[in-house]
Formats: sequence, C-alpha cells, structure tokens
Amino acid sequence: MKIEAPHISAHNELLLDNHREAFAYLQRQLAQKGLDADKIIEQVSELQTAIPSWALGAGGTRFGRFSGIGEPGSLEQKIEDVGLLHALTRSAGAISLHIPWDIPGDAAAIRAQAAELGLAFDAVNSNTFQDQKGQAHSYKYGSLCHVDDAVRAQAVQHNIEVIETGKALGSKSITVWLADGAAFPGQHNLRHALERTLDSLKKIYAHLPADWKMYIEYKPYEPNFYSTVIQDWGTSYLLATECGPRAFTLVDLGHHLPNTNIEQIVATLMMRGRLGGFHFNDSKYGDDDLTVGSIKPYQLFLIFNELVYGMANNTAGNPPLAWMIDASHNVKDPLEDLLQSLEAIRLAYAQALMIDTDALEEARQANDVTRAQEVLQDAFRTDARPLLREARYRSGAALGPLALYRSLDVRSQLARERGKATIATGL
Ligand code: PSV
Ligand code: MN
Repeated sequence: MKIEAPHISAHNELLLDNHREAFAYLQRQLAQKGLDADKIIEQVSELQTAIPSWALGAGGTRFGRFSGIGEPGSLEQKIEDVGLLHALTRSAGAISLHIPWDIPGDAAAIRAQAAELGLAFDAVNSNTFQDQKGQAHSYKYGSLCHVDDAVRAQAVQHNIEVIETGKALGSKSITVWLADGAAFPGQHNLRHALERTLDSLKKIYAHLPADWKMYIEYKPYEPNFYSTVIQDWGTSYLLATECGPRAFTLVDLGHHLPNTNIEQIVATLMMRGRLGGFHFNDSKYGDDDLTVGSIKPYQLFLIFNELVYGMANNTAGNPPLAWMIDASHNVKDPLEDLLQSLEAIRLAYAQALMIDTDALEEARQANDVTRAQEVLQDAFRTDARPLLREARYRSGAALGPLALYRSLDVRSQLARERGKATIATGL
C-alpha cells in the first residue's frame, strides 16, 4: 500500500482552517520572544529519524509476543511500511537494518525501492547476541569479548560482512551493540574481557571504509545481569577513542540506570566530539523500549537542549548525529506507535529551539536559578504542535498523520494484502 499526494491533500483540506489559526497564534507568540517560526520550521524539518527494520512488527517480552495483523513478512514490506511513515510525516527518511534479521537478497533492487520512497539506509546493525543456524561457534559466553580466539574471529568476521552489506545499500555507518557480559560474579576477568573487546573492535574498525563511522552502543545490564562489558558511556568513549577518529559513542535512552542525567552525558560527549547518535525510546523502569516521550518528556526536552547547544557550539567538530527510534510496541500497532514517537522527537527538538538562550545565559551569569528554570519551562510549556503541523504541511505531509492513518484504515489494508498471520523478524 502507498499513501499518495491526493490522500494527503484531501485530509489537509479538512484541517487547514483550524491549523492556520493555531499556527498564526504560535507565530505571534514566538515573534514576541524574538524567535522566527520559519527558521525553527526549517531546522525541525531537517530532523529525519531512521526507523529500525525490527520495529515494524509487534514487540514482545520474554513472557510472550502478541502479533498484530498485516505485519511485514519481508524486507520489502518493511521498507513499504517505512515509506508509509515517511509519506505521512516526511520525518522518517531512513531505515536501519539489523543483520541477519534483514539481509537484503537483491541489494540493488532494495536500494531502488527505498530510493523511490525517499528513504536512505542509515546505520547497519550487527548481531552477535544470538546464535544463527549453522554457525560454527556459539555466543553463549560472549562474542567480541570471548575467551576463545575462534569465537572472537567469527564475531569480527560477522561485523565485516555487515559492513559489506551496508556498502551495497549505501549505508555509511555500523552500530555495534554487544550483549557480552557476565551473568554471575567470577565469570569474567573484567579487565581482560574489556581488553579482548577493544582488540576485536579495532579489527572491525580496520575494515571500516574511509567515509564510514562506527557507533559503539552501551548498556548497563541485560541480557547479562551481573556485568556488561560496555556498560556505560565512559567505557564506550574509551573504546571509541582507542579505535580511532571515526568511532563514536551511541546513546540509547533506555540504556541507563534509573535517574541518570542523560543530558549531561550528551554535553560531555559533544564537548569531545564523540557523540555519534541516538536510539530514542522512553522508559519507566529500565530498558522498557516505550514510545518516545510517553514517560519523561521533560527529560527528552533537556536532552535536546544540550543537543541544540552542542550543534550550535560545535568546537570539537562533532559530526552530524544519527537519529533512530529503538522502541518496541507490545500491544500497540507498530506504525501508530512509531508515528507517536516521531512526533515526540520533533516536539522536543522544536521546544528546545524555542528556548530564549540569551535570557537563560543571563540568568546563569546572575546565578538567578529561579529565572533559569522559568526560561526553560516557558519553552517546554509552549504548545509547539502547530509548528510541527506547519513543517509537515510545507513538506507535503499530513497535518494529522495518525488521524489520516486511521481514516485510511491502513492496517486493515495491509492485512488484506499480506494476510493476517505474517510475522516480522526481530526480537
Ligand atoms: C539492545 O537493547 C538494543 O538497544 C540494541 O540497539 C539492539 O540492536 C536493539 O536493542 C535490538 O532490539
Ligand atoms: Mn539500541
């Protein structure tokens, strides 16, 4: 199924009068604060978030998974789904593949299909956290950190093959997330496990094409619950700097212990030019993979505040960031959930762009803590949604993506085309 321009314009027609009124009001509010709505719209419109190929089917927990209907049963259908999201929002212009869950059979054809829908291929993701059929060595006790040379060599080789797949698609980066760690105390010599991991990562880095980047993702626990080899941003940063200038830390919002100050991590990494990208999601307890902005929208706004500052004051030459949603939807329609996440990401970004940065700096210099908080919260409490709608409208997308998705009954149409029992690959 495809969403075409006439679908969008018919839908927009119905909402346009109300939208114009709301947007004009916001525009005046912003102008009073010396902010140019058009400029913010331009910046917001540039923010394109990649959709991971594994997020298009129902997610699950270790207790079970409840499939929906019309799930994409092939990579082609996953790309079709991302095309729908992009047509509705013009904010999901890329797809990120997990190998081997989604190995393209015919890379040229897949690339052409994506290009036709306006999609690029973002980072490719390797997977050495699961054993695959016919694999010579098991990752039960780790991959890049393994005590056995042969297991490490196999895991390095897999990453090299993932890079090759990415090259055929036009990707420019690889994300390495390791499940490696110790399930129980005593299992690892912690220092040696890290040294072996560094050695393996250097071997992968040596195969990185000159115009590629390597993102190193960290996570404090799960699936190992005693220790994780790359447990935090500091470890990732250490590995990245040891590997070379094209290795960066990747921040997944769910990969922190409760109450970690993630915005501070962003500030520190950008100060060193080593923030590679983001996996967006939200969480209440741990790596819950909930819809972006569904639990802690203020935290997301504060993170974007640091990102905006870091991008505008890029003294360390931090490269443009890779943005991706890494969420799981359990009981929701994945596409609806992704639409909500896309909206939440741009909303936080737009609100961060609405901060009166001069007033904030003045308050800081005067140690006026109350005023500093007021300045931040004034932006956070501004309803930025009309601006996002305007950004979509100007780029040919829907004023109300979710409403249009529902009124077109996209999911039923997909179920008719694909059948009710298809199951997407992924966790
Ligand atoms: C691990 O929890 C992770 O965040 C990594 O990015 C994986 O690639 C992804 O989730 C798999 O769902
Ligand atoms: Mn992730």
